[in-house]
Amino acid sequence: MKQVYFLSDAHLGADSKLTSRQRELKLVRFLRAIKDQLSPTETGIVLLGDIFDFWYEWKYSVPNGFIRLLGTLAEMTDSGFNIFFLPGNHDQWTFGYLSMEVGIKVVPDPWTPEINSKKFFISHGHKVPPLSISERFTNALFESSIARRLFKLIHPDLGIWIAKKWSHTSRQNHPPSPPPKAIKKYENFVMQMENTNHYDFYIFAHLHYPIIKQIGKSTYVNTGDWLTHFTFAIFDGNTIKLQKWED
Ligand SMILES: [Mn+2]
Repeated sequence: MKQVYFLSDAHLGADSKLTSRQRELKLVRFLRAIKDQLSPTETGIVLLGDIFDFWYEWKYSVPNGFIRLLGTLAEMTDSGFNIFFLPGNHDQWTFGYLSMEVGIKVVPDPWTPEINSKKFFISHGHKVPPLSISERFTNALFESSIARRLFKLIHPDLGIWIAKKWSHTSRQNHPPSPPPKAIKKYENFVMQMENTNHYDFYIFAHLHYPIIKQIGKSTYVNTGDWLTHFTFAIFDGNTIKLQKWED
Protein backbone atom coordinates (compact mmCIF):
# COMPACT_ATOMS: atom_id res chain seq x y z
CA MET A 1 0.00 0.00 0.00
CA LYS A 2 1.39 3.35 -1.05
CA GLN A 3 -1.13 5.56 0.65
CA VAL A 4 -3.62 4.96 3.41
CA TYR A 5 -6.65 7.07 4.32
CA PHE A 6 -8.09 7.16 7.83
CA LEU A 7 -11.50 8.49 8.84
CA SER A 8 -14.03 7.92 11.59
CA ASP A 9 -17.16 8.92 13.47
CA ALA A 10 -19.74 9.48 10.75
CA HIS A 11 -22.42 8.15 13.15
CA LEU A 12 -24.68 7.35 10.21
CA GLY A 13 -28.25 6.79 11.27
CA ALA A 14 -28.18 9.86 13.50
CA ASP A 15 -29.05 13.26 12.11
CA SER A 16 -26.78 16.15 13.00
CA LYS A 17 -26.46 19.65 11.45
CA LEU A 18 -26.45 17.70 8.20
CA THR A 19 -28.80 14.74 8.01
CA SER A 20 -27.43 11.23 8.06
CA ARG A 21 -28.24 10.92 4.33
CA GLN A 22 -26.38 14.15 3.47
CA ARG A 23 -23.30 12.95 5.36
CA GLU A 24 -23.53 9.51 3.82
CA LEU A 25 -23.57 11.06 0.33
CA LYS A 26 -20.58 13.24 1.23
CA LEU A 27 -18.71 10.13 2.34
CA VAL A 28 -19.68 8.35 -0.87
CA ARG A 29 -18.32 11.27 -2.94
CA PHE A 30 -15.06 11.11 -0.98
CA LEU A 31 -14.73 7.35 -1.55
CA ARG A 32 -15.63 7.69 -5.25
CA ALA A 33 -12.88 10.29 -5.68
CA ILE A 34 -10.41 7.75 -4.30
CA LYS A 35 -11.89 4.97 -6.43
CA ASP A 36 -11.74 7.02 -9.62
CA GLN A 37 -8.26 8.46 -9.13
CA LEU A 38 -6.16 5.92 -7.27
CA SER A 39 -4.91 2.42 -7.81
CA PRO A 40 -6.70 -0.28 -5.77
CA THR A 41 -3.54 -2.19 -4.97
CA GLU A 42 -1.69 0.89 -3.77
CA THR A 43 -4.46 2.45 -1.69
CA GLY A 44 -5.81 1.47 1.71
CA ILE A 45 -8.73 2.89 3.65
CA VAL A 46 -9.13 2.50 7.39
CA LEU A 47 -12.57 3.18 8.84
CA LEU A 48 -11.67 3.99 12.39
CA GLY A 49 -14.92 3.33 14.22
CA ASP A 50 -18.38 4.78 14.82
CA ILE A 51 -19.09 4.94 11.10
CA PHE A 52 -22.56 3.78 12.14
CA ASP A 53 -24.39 5.25 15.11
CA PHE A 54 -25.59 1.75 15.84
CA TRP A 55 -24.76 -1.55 14.22
CA TYR A 56 -25.82 -5.07 15.02
CA GLU A 57 -26.06 -8.21 12.94
CA TRP A 58 -28.78 -10.72 13.60
CA LYS A 59 -28.46 -14.04 11.80
CA TYR A 60 -30.72 -13.06 8.89
CA SER A 61 -31.01 -9.33 9.35
CA VAL A 62 -28.97 -6.13 9.66
CA PRO A 63 -30.05 -2.52 10.37
CA ASN A 64 -31.64 -0.98 7.27
CA GLY A 65 -30.11 2.13 5.70
CA PHE A 66 -26.58 3.17 4.65
CA ILE A 67 -27.08 1.33 1.37
CA ARG A 68 -25.19 3.94 -0.68
CA LEU A 69 -22.16 3.69 1.58
CA LEU A 70 -22.27 -0.11 1.82
CA GLY A 71 -22.73 -0.40 -1.96
CA THR A 72 -19.78 1.89 -2.65
CA LEU A 73 -17.57 0.03 -0.20
CA ALA A 74 -18.57 -3.31 -1.75
CA GLU A 75 -17.86 -1.97 -5.23
CA MET A 76 -14.41 -0.83 -4.06
CA THR A 77 -13.48 -4.09 -2.36
CA ASP A 78 -14.72 -5.96 -5.45
CA SER A 79 -12.27 -3.97 -7.54
CA GLY A 80 -9.39 -4.74 -5.18
CA PHE A 81 -9.23 -1.90 -2.65
CA ASN A 82 -8.15 -2.88 0.86
CA ILE A 83 -10.71 -1.44 3.25
CA PHE A 84 -10.29 -2.01 6.96
CA PHE A 85 -12.96 -1.58 9.61
CA LEU A 86 -11.88 -1.04 13.18
CA PRO A 87 -15.03 -1.14 15.31
CA GLY A 88 -15.86 1.82 17.54
CA ASN A 89 -17.99 1.86 20.67
CA HIS A 90 -21.13 2.34 18.54
CA ASP A 91 -20.52 -0.27 15.85
CA GLN A 92 -18.52 -3.11 17.35
CA TRP A 93 -21.28 -5.69 16.99
CA THR A 94 -20.30 -7.01 13.57
CA PHE A 95 -20.21 -10.78 13.21
CA GLY A 96 -19.42 -11.48 9.58
CA TYR A 97 -21.82 -9.43 7.45
CA LEU A 98 -19.48 -6.50 6.87
CA SER A 99 -16.60 -8.82 6.05
CA MET A 100 -18.46 -11.47 4.01
CA GLU A 101 -21.01 -9.28 2.25
CA VAL A 102 -19.24 -5.93 1.97
CA GLY A 103 -15.73 -7.37 1.73
CA ILE A 104 -14.10 -5.09 4.27
CA LYS A 105 -11.57 -6.49 6.70
CA VAL A 106 -12.54 -6.17 10.34
CA VAL A 107 -9.43 -5.58 12.47
CA PRO A 108 -8.99 -5.61 16.26
CA ASP A 109 -8.65 -2.58 18.54
CA PRO A 110 -5.81 -1.73 18.96
CA TRP A 111 -4.45 -2.65 15.55
CA THR A 112 -0.69 -2.36 15.15
CA PRO A 113 0.23 -2.93 11.50
CA GLU A 114 3.53 -2.05 9.90
CA ILE A 115 2.95 -0.05 6.73
CA ASN A 116 5.87 0.81 4.49
CA SER A 117 8.28 0.01 7.39
CA LYS A 118 6.47 2.47 9.69
CA LYS A 119 4.93 1.24 12.90
CA PHE A 120 1.31 2.20 13.57
CA PHE A 121 -0.78 2.07 16.73
CA ILE A 122 -4.38 2.41 15.60
CA SER A 123 -7.33 2.48 17.97
CA HIS A 124 -10.81 3.97 18.07
CA GLY A 125 -9.92 5.42 21.46
CA HIS A 126 -12.90 4.63 23.70
CA LYS A 127 -10.70 2.34 25.78
CA VAL A 128 -7.93 4.85 26.48
CA PRO A 129 -7.64 5.32 30.26
CA PRO A 130 -8.67 6.86 32.57
CA LEU A 131 -12.30 5.87 31.99
CA SER A 132 -15.36 6.99 33.93
CA ILE A 133 -17.52 4.38 35.63
CA SER A 134 -20.20 4.71 32.95
CA GLU A 135 -17.62 4.35 30.15
CA ARG A 136 -16.24 1.23 31.82
CA PHE A 137 -19.73 -0.17 32.20
CA THR A 138 -20.66 0.49 28.54
CA ASN A 139 -17.37 -0.95 27.25
CA ALA A 140 -17.83 -4.09 29.34
CA LEU A 141 -21.45 -4.42 28.22
CA PHE A 142 -20.59 -4.21 24.52
CA GLU A 143 -17.71 -6.65 24.87
CA SER A 144 -19.75 -9.15 26.84
CA SER A 145 -20.66 -12.25 24.83
CA ILE A 146 -23.72 -12.76 27.03
CA ALA A 147 -25.02 -9.28 26.13
CA ARG A 148 -24.40 -10.02 22.45
CA ARG A 149 -26.33 -13.26 22.62
CA LEU A 150 -29.18 -11.74 24.62
CA PHE A 151 -29.48 -8.86 22.15
CA LYS A 152 -29.87 -11.38 19.34
CA LEU A 153 -33.10 -12.57 20.97
CA ILE A 154 -34.67 -9.12 20.74
CA HIS A 155 -36.72 -8.39 17.63
CA PRO A 156 -34.66 -6.04 15.38
CA ASP A 157 -37.35 -3.30 15.43
CA LEU A 158 -37.28 -3.24 19.23
CA GLY A 159 -33.51 -3.74 19.49
CA ILE A 160 -32.72 -0.85 17.18
CA TRP A 161 -35.30 1.36 18.94
CA ILE A 162 -33.58 0.68 22.29
CA ALA A 163 -30.15 1.31 20.73
CA LYS A 164 -31.29 4.64 19.25
CA LYS A 165 -32.56 5.80 22.64
CA TRP A 166 -29.22 4.87 24.22
CA SER A 167 -27.22 6.46 21.44
CA HIS A 168 -29.17 9.70 21.69
CA THR A 169 -28.27 10.00 25.37
CA SER A 170 -24.68 9.13 24.62
CA ARG A 171 -24.50 11.85 21.97
CA GLN A 172 -25.98 14.49 24.24
CA ASN A 173 -22.89 13.98 26.35
CA HIS A 174 -20.68 14.95 23.40
CA PRO A 175 -19.76 18.66 23.73
CA PRO A 176 -18.89 20.66 20.55
CA SER A 177 -15.24 20.65 21.47
CA PRO A 178 -13.92 18.14 23.97
CA PRO A 179 -12.75 19.26 27.41
CA PRO A 180 -8.96 19.76 27.69
CA LYS A 181 -8.80 16.75 30.01
CA ALA A 182 -10.21 14.46 27.30
CA ILE A 183 -7.75 15.83 24.73
CA LYS A 184 -4.81 15.45 27.09
CA LYS A 185 -5.44 11.83 28.00
CA TYR A 186 -4.61 10.63 24.48
CA GLU A 187 -1.34 12.54 24.57
CA ASN A 188 -0.52 11.08 27.97
CA PHE A 189 -1.29 7.62 26.62
CA VAL A 190 1.14 8.13 23.73
CA MET A 191 3.88 9.30 26.12
CA GLN A 192 3.28 6.32 28.36
CA MET A 193 3.37 3.85 25.47
CA GLU A 194 6.61 5.36 24.20
CA ASN A 195 8.32 4.47 27.50
CA THR A 196 8.19 0.80 26.55
CA ASN A 197 7.44 0.61 22.80
CA HIS A 198 8.02 2.91 19.88
CA TYR A 199 5.40 3.53 17.24
CA ASP A 200 5.90 6.07 14.47
CA PHE A 201 2.21 6.93 14.27
CA TYR A 202 -0.61 6.85 16.79
CA ILE A 203 -4.04 7.18 15.23
CA PHE A 204 -7.14 7.63 17.34
CA ALA A 205 -10.75 8.74 16.76
CA HIS A 206 -13.74 9.01 19.15
CA LEU A 207 -13.01 12.62 20.23
CA HIS A 208 -14.88 14.13 17.24
CA TYR A 209 -12.10 16.69 17.14
CA PRO A 210 -9.25 16.67 14.60
CA ILE A 211 -5.74 16.81 16.02
CA ILE A 212 -2.27 16.30 14.60
CA LYS A 213 0.67 16.68 16.90
CA GLN A 214 4.28 15.65 17.24
CA ILE A 215 4.89 13.88 20.57
CA GLY A 216 8.57 13.01 21.00
CA LYS A 217 9.52 10.84 18.03
CA SER A 218 5.92 9.96 17.22
CA THR A 219 3.10 11.67 15.40
CA TYR A 220 -0.30 11.54 17.05
CA VAL A 221 -3.37 12.02 14.91
CA ASN A 222 -7.00 12.19 15.86
CA THR A 223 -9.12 11.78 12.74
CA GLY A 224 -11.90 14.16 13.83
CA ASP A 225 -15.34 13.23 12.53
CA TRP A 226 -17.81 13.22 9.64
CA LEU A 227 -20.49 14.94 11.70
CA THR A 228 -19.20 18.51 11.51
CA HIS A 229 -15.47 18.40 10.59
CA PHE A 230 -15.34 16.00 7.61
CA THR A 231 -11.65 15.37 8.22
CA PHE A 232 -9.42 12.47 7.26
CA ALA A 233 -5.76 11.58 7.69
CA ILE A 234 -3.63 10.48 4.79
CA PHE A 235 -0.40 8.53 5.08
CA ASP A 236 1.66 8.94 1.92
CA GLY A 237 4.14 6.14 2.70
CA ASN A 238 6.34 8.41 4.74
CA THR A 239 4.44 11.11 6.60
CA ILE A 240 0.91 11.76 7.67
CA LYS A 241 -1.32 14.77 7.08
CA LEU A 242 -4.77 15.77 8.25
CA GLN A 243 -7.14 17.15 5.62
CA LYS A 244 -10.70 18.33 5.31
CA TRP A 245 -13.03 17.02 2.60
CA GLU A 246 -14.80 19.95 0.95
CA ASP A 247 -17.47 19.53 -1.67
MN1 LIG B 1 -16.64 6.63 19.62
